[in-house]
Amino acid sequence: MTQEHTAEHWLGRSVKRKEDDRFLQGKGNYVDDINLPGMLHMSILRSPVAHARIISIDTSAAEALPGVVAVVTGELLAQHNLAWMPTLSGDTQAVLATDKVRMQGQEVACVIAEDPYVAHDALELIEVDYDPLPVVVTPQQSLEPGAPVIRDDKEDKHDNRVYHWEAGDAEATARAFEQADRVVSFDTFYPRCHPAPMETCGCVADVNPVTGKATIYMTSQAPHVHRTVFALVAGLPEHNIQIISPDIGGGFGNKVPVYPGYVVATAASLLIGRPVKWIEDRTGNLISTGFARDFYMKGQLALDNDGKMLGLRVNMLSDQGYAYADAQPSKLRAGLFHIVTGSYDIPAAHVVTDGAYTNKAPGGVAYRCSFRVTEASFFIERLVQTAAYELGIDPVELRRRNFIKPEQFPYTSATGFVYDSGNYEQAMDKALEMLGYEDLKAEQARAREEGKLLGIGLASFTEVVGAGPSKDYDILGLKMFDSAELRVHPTGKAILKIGVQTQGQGHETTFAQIVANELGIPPQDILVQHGDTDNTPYGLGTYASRSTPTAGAATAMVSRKLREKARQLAAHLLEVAPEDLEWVGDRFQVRGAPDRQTTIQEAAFAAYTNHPQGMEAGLEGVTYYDPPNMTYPFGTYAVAVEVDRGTGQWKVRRVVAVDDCGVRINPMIVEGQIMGGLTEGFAMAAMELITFDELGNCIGSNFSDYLIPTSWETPKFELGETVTPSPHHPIGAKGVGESATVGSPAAFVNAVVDALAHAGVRELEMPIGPDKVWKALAEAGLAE
Ligand code: MCN
Ligand code: CUM
Repeated sequence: MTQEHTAEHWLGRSVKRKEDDRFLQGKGNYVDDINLPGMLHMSILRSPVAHARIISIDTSAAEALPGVVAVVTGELLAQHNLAWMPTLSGDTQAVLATDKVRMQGQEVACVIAEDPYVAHDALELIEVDYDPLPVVVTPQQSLEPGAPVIRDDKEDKHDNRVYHWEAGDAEATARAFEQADRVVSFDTFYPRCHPAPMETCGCVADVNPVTGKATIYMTSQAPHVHRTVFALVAGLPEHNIQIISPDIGGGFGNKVPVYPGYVVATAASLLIGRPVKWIEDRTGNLISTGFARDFYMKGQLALDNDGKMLGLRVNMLSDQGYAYADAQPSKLRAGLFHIVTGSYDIPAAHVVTDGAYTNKAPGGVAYRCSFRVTEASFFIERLVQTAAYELGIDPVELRRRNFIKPEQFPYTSATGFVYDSGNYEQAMDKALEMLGYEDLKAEQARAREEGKLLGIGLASFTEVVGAGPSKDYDILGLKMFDSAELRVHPTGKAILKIGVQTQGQGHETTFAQIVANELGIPPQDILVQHGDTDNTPYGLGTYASRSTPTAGAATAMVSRKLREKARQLAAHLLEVAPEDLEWVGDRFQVRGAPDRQTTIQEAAFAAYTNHPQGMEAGLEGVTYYDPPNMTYPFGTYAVAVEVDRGTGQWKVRRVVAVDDCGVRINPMIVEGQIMGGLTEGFAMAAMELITFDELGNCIGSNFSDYLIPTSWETPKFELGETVTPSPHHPIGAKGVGESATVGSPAAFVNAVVDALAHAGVRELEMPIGPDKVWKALAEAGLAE
């Protein structure tokens, strides 16, 4: 008698995170944990002013301080052609200022010393004579005629415009607006915020004076890209640069760009011949590295009297800071803002986007977003709620009438994206059911009669993640694909090397699960390696929730390649034809004689000990995967809040989050991602703000000014799920790592606005502190 064999399932299983063994025991290995013999320490002098000509820099007193080894200035770097570096959008950014400083916090000089405290103390001894210039702090000021030209370092630049870009069909949109019964306008600002990862940026650069090899331990979300940038900037041969990104204490987009500190530390190590460590302090991180948002958006929605959406027009203006440093694909210069039609079947759309330089830190891509999807999603979800009020249709009903229907997929949006799959109504219905929407609406009506303010806000977001199809997506011309290399050892244990780089997302666990699912090797037998350019195949890094859609797909594909070789090996061992074998999850069985079988481990052993003549030994392979399309995760977030009429305080009562990211590899990790993202969405709605005074002083340069939520403020989250697999991903997964940060801010804001909407309130700008609510209450006659 033969027994039916069932292999263990590894997808959809909440395998505990392998990496947590070391994290929970305080045995993680962060950049600051790296200490090399003879290592020096670097500290950065930053500009106190936002815009000024540099008259002189006197470093003599600093150089004379015992323990100081060198002081590096822009002038010194200029001699090596290193004063400026390219950004990931093909612009330039100063490494150390030479002619001018263009933002507060800009890097002006670096001290290299035997001791980190000496390096820090020496900064105060550097004398810089600044001649102040007029400061530009908003993109509106920046584009005004006669505004000071910020990037006058570029010969051909005579204004502050970074780009002007249009997408969609202007004429078709104009026609839609002519035919519309109703036009609803909405105007909003998504303020600057900062990802503020737990670990700030830093590096240890070690250039070997004998071989010239540069080994750079670095907080990098994209080590291979950074190596290529280093090779191009410094003219170093690429095989002589090794970037190692060890454990990273959070990235959230902040560690995508190349920062001046990395470049100076590497140049200093090269010149001095000793390793140099640079670890950024918190203020340095908050005032100078990758900001997010700072986006002004206005637009109109054309509808008919039944609430059917006919056309969408959007104008957006982006504050890029003094350098254009997003990591934008060169074909989509407004980034993925083009997804602004969201989950709705809007036949015509036209998007006009402008970017402007200001005297502020560069940024843009960062903070758990895909290249401006966050802003687009926020805008359309806020606009839809406004339209619902103006038309007197329930926001749920208005969404329902306009969702792209399941049978419309693959769906081509008015701005040209092909959505792979979706079922928006199902996700919304699930969220409404979990929330108890109808009961809550009834309670809201009763509460209003009693003079209490209860608000219900929804967001039915759609994201576009997983860049990319290389035909459309690149960074600095590097086509976007990703990779996985898998080696199965003779004993059936394996090592997987991937081109992406975890910052806390749990790849060491989930990627092992993908291999386990394809080959039946249990995850604990698979070591996942990443973040070391000498030891992993080329990849574009982890951001934009691209790891699962790209390197995750590559991992499945390379596993399948190895499975085919294992089939040949099993056929040889069992003396049957390969076609006679059936794969049952972790072994091959002979069709019709299932007792005759070869496990994956036996096949692996044979690959080194008993492979047929003529077959190459070993069981290993590499796959570079270029996805045919992006993946389109989606969901509905529903928030209920209570607003206090006496103080303007608002309190979250419920947060229901229904996410659809297709097949979930590890539900526990996915839920962790969503809860983290919801916390950030709540934070943006309620408290996180980087702003500037008229002199360009950054307000939000420390954690008493820049508020991030603790577990005390963070509401409780109730999670739900629907499953709409991606049709083109090998295991049907879509990215999820940033969905909740993208989708939820609009739900929180919609809820607070909704509490006041019956009195005509339509907009409250983030972050919504009690002061803003109080003012709106007073103006609406609701204050108590
Ligand atoms: N996953 C899964 N099933 C799916 C989709 C994803 O099990 N259907 C798992 C993945 O295998 C992975 C995690 O969820 O372990 C996130 O996967 P994915 O959506 O592919 O996103 P990335 O791994 O590319 O992570 C990037 C994303 C981004 S852009 C930011 S920003 C962010 C985020 O992840 N930064 C983070 N989550 C973070 N989490 C932590 N702890 N730290 C950060 O810096
Ligand atoms: Cu834009 S934050 Mo994440 O994509 O690293």
